[in-house]
Amino acid sequence: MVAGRRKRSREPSSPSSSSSSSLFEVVEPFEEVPEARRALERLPYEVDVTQPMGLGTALAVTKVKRVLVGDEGATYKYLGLRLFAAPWPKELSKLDAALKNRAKALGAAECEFTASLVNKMENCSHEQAVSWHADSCLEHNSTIAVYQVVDGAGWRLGIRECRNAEGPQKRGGTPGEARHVPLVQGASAYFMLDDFNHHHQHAVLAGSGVRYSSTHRVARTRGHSASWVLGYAKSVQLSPSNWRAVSRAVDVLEFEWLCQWYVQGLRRNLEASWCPVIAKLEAAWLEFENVEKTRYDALLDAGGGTAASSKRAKKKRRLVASLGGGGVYDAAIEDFEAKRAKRDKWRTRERDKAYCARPPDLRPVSPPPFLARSPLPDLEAAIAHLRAAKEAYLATTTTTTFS
Ligand SMILES: O=C(O)CCC(=O)C(=O)O
Ligand SMILES: [Fe+2]
Repeated sequence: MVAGRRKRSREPSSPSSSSSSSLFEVVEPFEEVPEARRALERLPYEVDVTQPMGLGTALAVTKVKRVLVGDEGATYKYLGLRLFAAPWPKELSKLDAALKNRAKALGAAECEFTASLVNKMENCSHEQAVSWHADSCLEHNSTIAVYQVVDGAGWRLGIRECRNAEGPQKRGGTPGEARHVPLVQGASAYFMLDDFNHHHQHAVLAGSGVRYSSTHRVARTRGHSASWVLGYAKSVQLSPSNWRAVSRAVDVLEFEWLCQWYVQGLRRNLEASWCPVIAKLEAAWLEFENVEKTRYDALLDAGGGTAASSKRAKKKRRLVASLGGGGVYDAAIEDFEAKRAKRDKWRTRERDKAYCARPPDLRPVSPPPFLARSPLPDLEAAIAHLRAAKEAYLATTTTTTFS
């Protein structure tokens, strides 16, 4: 095994820190898994269409091409886009193990990597192939290991201090002075250990030719893995008294998972390991929508309309009163307004011209097909009906006593 020269790097921009000097390590060359190089060349890279400033804002196409590989059920959300991991190719799985061992030898506390965002950079007309950032969506204090293959000249990695750029105390701090690490030709690796990523940003400055980087990370499980979301969906009780939790859950499933899946096109449906997960999420989403429909119907019935004095309306009014009276209408209206606004913003995102340059099977499926199964009526009309029903409900409750 070729050990590789290890460069212990001092951080010129972090004067106070004695520990951070050893939290960024370069190992060059890194040739423990020679087959990784060819494997990187064969991956199906594509640019990503991200939405860095949040739903309802401008889309951005990444300068680099990427693909996410990882453990079954791993996802990685960055710049408003959730990537769903394809299985590790065996060479990269071997590389992952080698990087993990090396990270451990360097003293990393948490380096059970779950995914790698693999980047391909070439023909970079911009100075920055990857702009300044700290990696998001990772387990706190976890190590990031990057294997890179450079076939060209002039590539550099930028590092600068930025206190709490990420991590538990995340806030937008002022970055320090940048330091540039020249990258050698061939295969090498660098490691951002422990909380280095919390307090530093990195960037890739483009050179000539091609550069590949496989960035191994410990992606956050809570909120971001298939097992988490399936467990979460299962844990939500389908009962009227639980309407708040149901509407939160339907929001998570629809906007954080299903829309994120369909926006990446039909090609995703070739991912054998994801299809059963998506099917289960769609089934759970439908159950939650049905509960929302039950709430909606109960609220309309309790508002009575022409049947205000019917037995059924009285029963529903008792139900609504037991759940909080007029406030339940407000909650339902608020939920539907939020759902409608997010659906509008997602449809706008899906139809953005940023997707025009993509291959047809990587353009958004819009609207996503599962929406056609929603039992809810048009939301704008539903909101108007709820408002009217609320008035009617309040009018009847002032003249009716419940027994
Ligand atoms: O290519 C690299 O070395 C880093 C890329 C990067 O920062 C990322 O994928 O988050
Ligand atoms: Fe990064």
